[in-house]
Parts: sequence; structure tokens; C-alpha cells
Amino acid sequence: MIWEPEYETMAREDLEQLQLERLEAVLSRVYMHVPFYRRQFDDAGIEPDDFRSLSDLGNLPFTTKNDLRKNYPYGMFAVPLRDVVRVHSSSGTTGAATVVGYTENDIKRWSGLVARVLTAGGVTKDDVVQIAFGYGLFTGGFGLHYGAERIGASVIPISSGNTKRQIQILEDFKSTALVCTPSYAMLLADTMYEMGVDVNALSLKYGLFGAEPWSEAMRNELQSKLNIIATDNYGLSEVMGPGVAGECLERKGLHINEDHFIIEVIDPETLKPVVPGEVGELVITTLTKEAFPVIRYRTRDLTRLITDECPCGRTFNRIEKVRGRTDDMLIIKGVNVFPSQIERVLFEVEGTEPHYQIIVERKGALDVATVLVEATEEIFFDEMKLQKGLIDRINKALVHELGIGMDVKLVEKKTIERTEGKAVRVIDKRKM
Ligand code: DLL
Repeated sequence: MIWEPEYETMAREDLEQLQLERLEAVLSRVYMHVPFYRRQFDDAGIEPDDFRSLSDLGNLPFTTKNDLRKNYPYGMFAVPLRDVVRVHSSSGTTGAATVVGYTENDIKRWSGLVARVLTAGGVTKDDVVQIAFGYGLFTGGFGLHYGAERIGASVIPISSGNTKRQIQILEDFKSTALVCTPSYAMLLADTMYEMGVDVNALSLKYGLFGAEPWSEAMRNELQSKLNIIATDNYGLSEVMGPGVAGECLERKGLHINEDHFIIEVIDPETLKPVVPGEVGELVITTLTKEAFPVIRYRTRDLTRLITDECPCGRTFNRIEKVRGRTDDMLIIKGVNVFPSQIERVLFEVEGTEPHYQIIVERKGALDVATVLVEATEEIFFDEMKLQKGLIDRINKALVHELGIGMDVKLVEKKTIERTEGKAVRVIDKRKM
């Protein structure tokens, strides 16, 4: 099923025309109503009226998280506060929080875009959707809630946490779709196994996971443990929240809602576009947002663009699963590594549990990473030989996949802290 086929399967030519019209409109709106953008454009000698083609976008200045921070709380709003019906705020895990606003129209469009993502992931009006994202300033809970309601599904707004109750509701309310972070889905799955819940007796069919990076290996594990089809969806508060991009059931990249967002992929060092199809930083321009439009927003997320035709019929281009943020990239022995790559290796080695954490320290001039991974009980409590064997196998796999070995430490099951929202995969002691 496709939620809005008239847009989602548009001919690329028509789509580009629509993007251009919308872009011209948003540029004049921000020029008129957001002093920050007026200054930026004036400094760069750009008149929004001069805009003639989508390729001119590359001449506009970028917007960064720091720009949003400097305009805290409402400085970037393009409408008066009286027209704002909702405010959300980003978590502020990597610094001061940013505040974003939505008009009534924004909320309607947002719900529609999330409805597209949910539909692409298999959800219909016949589904019972358990939303285990936090409801609050975080955009996950409310964003997915409104989208699921728009579809007409039966929505269970349980919010995050209270794992045993989540499981009881999964069983009793016969939830058919679970919406949360992949790491929380893993905690739910593990807890069900421990409690002896028969997963096959559940009604669950789909898992729609997002808000943090996760590997294909984690997807496989979740699909088999929960007996579901698991799709990935992506978004960020500064741009809207969930609903920016989501996978269809093909599960080969996330379709970007290109009639509402223009994306670019740039080299984070040179700030020039990468060769098409290469990995780089995702930059997003919102085309239709009223209260909080952003122009060329640097997400710091790394991915690549996929332009091949998708068998699902959607014509929107896709992004590959987001590998992580530029800030999360580790440079170990000169090699760039993302936690999600380490995750993939760990999951493929027999004897490990899908829970890990990476501790990064500075020793002299070098960054040293220690990978803590939970070992299965049989291995953890067995003789040293088995443990050593597992460490060797993990190290071999790391060298094979990433070209470098790391210090690996096996820890007992449940030693690594579980989260109900976004998992903390890296503990960076260099910054402490
Ligand atoms: O996480 C919005 C969201 C909620 C998306 C629910 C999907 C589902 P923020 O809290 O502002 O917003 O965090 C945004 O999370 O820049 C990425 O680094 C990361 N992120 C979000 N989705 C994915 C994903 C929400 N599917 C930041 N894969 C983004 C990898 C993701 N990283």
C-alpha cells in the first residue's frame, strides 16, 4: 500500500518542478520572517527572487545546530508564536537543546508524512499500533501517534518504559505493530524470552523502528526473535521529527519524502557535494514547513543516496540506513569506525548477546577503544578457554571487517545498561 500515491509515485520531472516552486516560496518566507536568514542571504548577496533552478540551492549558506542554539528559544520561528500550536525540543544530548514549533498546518502535514512512513512499513487501518516511544518534548511519541491515527489504526499510546506492562499489553491488546527504538525492541524481546512468553502466540506482525542507528544484523535478530517484519525510519526534530524518510517492505533504503524535503549529501570537510552515491553528511531543506523552516540544515548524519528504481513503485529516492553521526565516528588506529559497524560484527559472532558498549579513552597520543560485550551464560560461566576463544573470534571478525582489532572484554549478561529510548553505545572518556 502507498498512502499518497499521487505524490509518492510522481514522475521525477514533475517532482522537481514541485520542489522548485516550493523552494522559491520557502526562501521568500524565511527571508521575510527570519532575521537570521535575511542576514545570511544578504551577506552572501543572494536575493530569494533570483532563484531559478534547484541547482542554485548549492549557493545558499548552510544552517547548523549552532545557529539554532544561538537563536534559542524562538529566534528561528517564521511565524508569530500565536500561530504555533505545538512546541517540541531536541534531547540536547550533544549540547544545549533546540526548540522547534509547528503551526496547525505543520501538524497536519507531519501526520500525513508519518502516515506514509507507517504505511510503507506495512501498517493499515486494521492494525493495533503500540507506540513505545516517549511522549513529551521528544518528537517520537506524538509524531508517530498522529500518523497512526491519521491512517485510522487503533493506537495504544503507552509511551516508553515499564517493560513488563508493555509485554502484557502486547499480549492482551493484541498489538500488531510495535513502534519504538530498535534497542528498546531488543530489550522487550529479551524480556519476553526470560518471562517465557510465547512470541509466536502474539499478534505482532510489524516493527517500525527508528531514532537511532542500527545494523542489518540487529534487524535480522529482531525479525527472528519477534517474528516480525522490521523497517527503519528516520527523522530529526530540527527538520520535523519522524516522517522524513522510511523504508518500504523491500527494506533496501529509506524513501525520502522529497515533495517536502530536498536532500543533499556533502563532504563534511570540504562542504562540497560528494560524488553521487558516495557516503557523506546529509543536508536537508524543508519545503513546506511554516513555523520552523530550515534551509540546508547540516544533520551531521552520515549516509548515501540511492537513486535506483524501487520495486515498490515509489519514485522518491532513498537514503541508505544512517550509519551514525559525524560526532559518533571513532578514529581507532587511524581507521574511521562507527558503533553500528562494530555492532554488525559482534552480532555475527556466535556466543555473544546483542548488548554492547564501546569505551573510548586517550592513551598518550592515541585513541584506544575497548568493546564490552555480553557473553551468553554458557560461555561466561565456563572455563577461561571458552572465553578466550570467543574473544579471539570477535577480534578476528573485527580485523576482517574493519581492518583493525580492538580490546574486547566479555561481561556478564545484563551488565550493560538497558535503555527505554536511545541506546548509549559509546562512552567517550576523552571528553570527561
Ligand atoms: O529521533 C526523531 C525520530 C523519532 C525519528 C522516532 C524516528 C523515529 P531527535 O531526537 O532529534 O529526533 O534525534 C535525531 O537521531 O539526527 C540521527 O542521528 C538519529 N536518528 C534518527 N532516526 C534514525 C535512524 C528523532 N533511523 C537524530 N537511523 C538524527 C539512524 C537515526 N539514526
